[in-house]
Amino acid sequence: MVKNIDHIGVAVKNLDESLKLYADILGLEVISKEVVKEQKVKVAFVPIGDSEIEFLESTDCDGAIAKYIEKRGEGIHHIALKVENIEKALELIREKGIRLIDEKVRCGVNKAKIAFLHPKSTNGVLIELVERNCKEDMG
Ligand code: CMX
Repeated sequence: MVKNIDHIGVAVKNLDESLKLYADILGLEVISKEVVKEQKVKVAFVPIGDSEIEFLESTDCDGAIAKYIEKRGEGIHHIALKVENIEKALELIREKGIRLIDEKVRCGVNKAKIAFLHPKSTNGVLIELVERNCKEDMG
Protein backbone atom coordinates (compact mmCIF):
# COMPACT_ATOMS: atom_id res chain seq x y z
CA MET A 1 0.00 0.00 0.00
CA VAL A 2 2.77 2.45 0.98
CA LYS A 3 5.30 3.38 -1.72
CA ASN A 4 7.80 5.44 0.29
CA ILE A 5 8.16 8.30 2.75
CA ASP A 6 6.82 11.26 0.81
CA HIS A 7 7.98 13.81 3.34
CA ILE A 8 8.65 14.52 6.99
CA GLY A 9 6.88 17.58 8.38
CA VAL A 10 8.84 19.83 10.74
CA ALA A 11 7.01 22.52 12.74
CA VAL A 12 9.03 25.74 13.00
CA LYS A 13 8.48 29.20 14.43
CA ASN A 14 10.14 31.04 11.55
CA LEU A 15 10.21 29.45 8.11
CA ASP A 16 12.82 31.71 6.51
CA GLU A 17 15.24 31.42 9.43
CA SER A 18 14.89 27.62 9.43
CA LEU A 19 15.40 27.36 5.68
CA LYS A 20 18.51 29.52 5.88
CA LEU A 21 19.92 27.29 8.60
CA TYR A 22 19.31 24.08 6.63
CA ALA A 23 20.68 25.66 3.43
CA ASP A 24 23.81 27.02 5.12
CA ILE A 25 24.65 23.90 7.11
CA LEU A 26 23.45 21.06 4.89
CA GLY A 27 23.34 22.71 1.48
CA LEU A 28 19.65 21.86 1.00
CA GLU A 29 17.53 23.86 -1.43
CA VAL A 30 13.88 24.85 -1.33
CA ILE A 31 11.81 23.75 -4.34
CA SER A 32 8.46 25.26 -3.46
CA LYS A 33 6.75 27.50 -0.93
CA GLU A 34 3.01 27.74 -0.48
CA VAL A 35 0.41 29.10 1.92
CA VAL A 36 -2.40 26.64 2.73
CA LYS A 37 -4.99 29.16 3.88
CA GLU A 38 -7.59 26.74 5.24
CA GLN A 39 -4.93 25.03 7.39
CA LYS A 40 -3.41 28.37 8.51
CA VAL A 41 0.05 27.27 7.52
CA LYS A 42 2.93 28.39 5.31
CA VAL A 43 5.03 25.50 4.00
CA ALA A 44 8.31 24.99 2.15
CA PHE A 45 9.46 21.74 0.58
CA VAL A 46 13.15 20.75 0.55
CA PRO A 47 13.86 17.61 -1.51
CA ILE A 48 16.30 14.90 -0.38
CA GLY A 49 16.48 11.94 -2.78
CA ASP A 50 12.99 10.47 -3.23
CA SER A 51 11.66 12.25 -0.16
CA GLU A 52 11.33 15.78 1.12
CA ILE A 53 11.34 17.72 4.34
CA GLU A 54 8.31 19.97 4.68
CA PHE A 55 8.85 22.94 6.98
CA LEU A 56 5.63 24.34 8.44
CA GLU A 57 5.11 27.77 10.00
CA SER A 58 1.75 28.83 11.35
CA THR A 59 0.17 31.89 9.73
CA ASP A 60 -2.11 32.40 12.72
CA CYS A 61 -1.63 32.14 16.49
CA ASP A 62 -4.65 29.80 16.73
CA GLY A 63 -3.47 27.53 13.87
CA ALA A 64 -2.68 23.82 14.43
CA ILE A 65 1.08 24.35 14.02
CA ALA A 66 1.12 27.28 16.47
CA LYS A 67 -0.77 25.14 19.01
CA TYR A 68 1.59 22.21 18.42
CA ILE A 69 4.69 24.39 19.03
CA GLU A 70 3.10 25.92 22.12
CA LYS A 71 2.44 22.44 23.55
CA ARG A 72 5.56 20.53 22.40
CA GLY A 73 8.04 23.04 20.96
CA GLU A 74 9.52 23.01 17.46
CA GLY A 75 10.29 19.62 15.92
CA ILE A 76 9.02 16.69 13.85
CA HIS A 77 5.29 17.14 13.42
CA HIS A 78 4.27 14.35 11.03
CA ILE A 79 5.44 11.61 8.68
CA ALA A 80 3.78 11.51 5.28
CA LEU A 81 3.52 8.18 3.46
CA LYS A 82 2.96 8.07 -0.28
CA VAL A 83 0.17 5.78 -1.49
CA GLU A 84 -1.11 5.03 -4.99
CA ASN A 85 -4.82 5.22 -4.25
CA ILE A 86 -5.61 7.21 -1.12
CA GLU A 87 -9.35 6.45 -1.04
CA LYS A 88 -8.62 2.71 -1.13
CA ALA A 89 -5.83 3.03 1.46
CA LEU A 90 -8.10 5.02 3.80
CA GLU A 91 -10.85 2.42 3.44
CA LEU A 92 -8.47 -0.47 4.26
CA ILE A 93 -7.04 1.39 7.26
CA ARG A 94 -10.55 2.21 8.53
CA GLU A 95 -11.54 -1.47 8.19
CA LYS A 96 -8.55 -2.43 10.37
CA GLY A 97 -9.98 -0.25 13.14
CA ILE A 98 -7.39 2.54 12.99
CA ARG A 99 -8.83 5.85 14.15
CA LEU A 100 -8.82 8.57 11.49
CA ILE A 101 -8.62 12.34 11.80
CA ASP A 102 -9.88 12.74 8.24
CA GLU A 103 -12.82 10.53 7.31
CA LYS A 104 -12.58 12.01 3.83
CA VAL A 105 -9.60 12.92 1.69
CA ARG A 106 -8.77 16.62 1.51
CA CYS A 107 -6.59 18.85 -0.66
CA GLY A 108 -2.93 19.36 0.30
CA VAL A 109 -0.03 21.25 -1.24
CA ASN A 110 0.46 21.02 -5.03
CA LYS A 111 -3.00 19.52 -5.51
CA ALA A 112 -2.03 16.35 -3.66
CA LYS A 113 -4.79 14.40 -1.93
CA ILE A 114 -4.07 13.99 1.78
CA ALA A 115 -5.62 12.45 4.91
CA PHE A 116 -4.37 12.27 8.51
CA LEU A 117 -4.60 9.22 10.80
CA HIS A 118 -5.18 9.82 14.50
CA PRO A 119 -1.89 9.74 16.50
CA LYS A 120 -3.70 7.90 19.31
CA SER A 121 -3.92 4.91 16.91
CA THR A 122 -0.36 5.18 15.55
CA ASN A 123 2.01 5.23 18.53
CA GLY A 124 1.68 8.97 19.09
CA VAL A 125 2.98 9.71 15.60
CA LEU A 126 0.87 11.84 13.29
CA ILE A 127 0.74 9.96 9.96
CA GLU A 128 -0.36 11.67 6.78
CA LEU A 129 -1.30 9.69 3.67
CA VAL A 130 -0.49 11.41 0.38
CA GLU A 131 -1.46 10.68 -3.20
CA ARG A 132 0.38 12.81 -5.73
CA ASN A 133 -0.22 13.55 -9.40
CA CYS A 134 -3.96 13.39 -8.91
CA LYS A 135 -5.93 13.64 -12.15
CA GLU A 136 -8.98 15.34 -10.68
CA ASP A 137 -8.75 18.83 -9.16
CA MET A 138 -9.67 18.81 -5.45
CA GLY A 139 -10.23 22.59 -5.58
N1 CMX B 1 1.82 14.62 16.73
C1 CMX B 1 1.28 13.87 17.72
N2 CMX B 1 0.05 14.11 18.24
C2 CMX B 1 -0.64 15.14 17.70
C3 CMX B 1 -0.15 15.95 16.66
C4 CMX B 1 1.15 15.65 16.17
N3 CMX B 1 1.69 16.38 15.21
N4 CMX B 1 -1.06 16.86 16.32
C5 CMX B 1 -2.11 16.65 17.11
N5 CMX B 1 -1.87 15.63 17.96
C6 CMX B 1 -2.75 15.08 18.99
C7 CMX B 1 -3.35 16.20 19.83
O1 CMX B 1 -2.53 16.48 20.95
C8 CMX B 1 -4.69 15.60 20.22
O2 CMX B 1 -4.50 14.71 21.32
P1 CMX B 1 -5.54 14.70 22.53
O3 CMX B 1 -6.79 14.10 21.94
O4 CMX B 1 -4.86 13.84 23.53
O5 CMX B 1 -5.68 16.13 22.93
C9 CMX B 1 -5.09 14.75 19.04
O6 CMX B 1 -3.86 14.49 18.32
C10 CMX B 1 -6.04 15.44 18.08
O7 CMX B 1 -5.47 16.70 17.74
P2 CMX B 1 -6.36 17.99 17.53
O8 CMX B 1 -5.45 19.11 17.14
O9 CMX B 1 -7.25 18.17 18.70
O10 CMX B 1 -7.27 17.50 16.31
P3 CMX B 1 -7.75 18.27 15.03
O11 CMX B 1 -8.69 17.32 14.36
O12 CMX B 1 -8.25 19.64 15.35
O13 CMX B 1 -6.46 18.45 14.12
C11 CMX B 1 -4.55 17.80 12.84
C12 CMX B 1 -5.63 17.40 13.85
C13 CMX B 1 -3.44 16.78 12.92
C14 CMX B 1 -5.12 17.79 11.43
C15 CMX B 1 -4.01 19.21 13.13
O14 CMX B 1 -3.61 19.25 14.49
C16 CMX B 1 -2.80 19.58 12.28
O15 CMX B 1 -1.66 19.31 12.62
N6 CMX B 1 -3.05 20.31 11.19
C17 CMX B 1 -1.97 20.79 10.32
C18 CMX B 1 -1.83 19.81 9.29
C19 CMX B 1 -0.70 20.10 8.35
O16 CMX B 1 0.42 19.70 8.57
N7 CMX B 1 -1.02 20.75 7.21
C20 CMX B 1 -0.13 20.94 6.13
C21 CMX B 1 -0.36 19.84 5.11
C22 CMX B 1 0.20 20.24 3.81
C23 CMX B 1 0.58 19.00 3.01
O17 CMX B 1 1.38 18.20 3.54
O18 CMX B 1 0.11 18.85 1.87
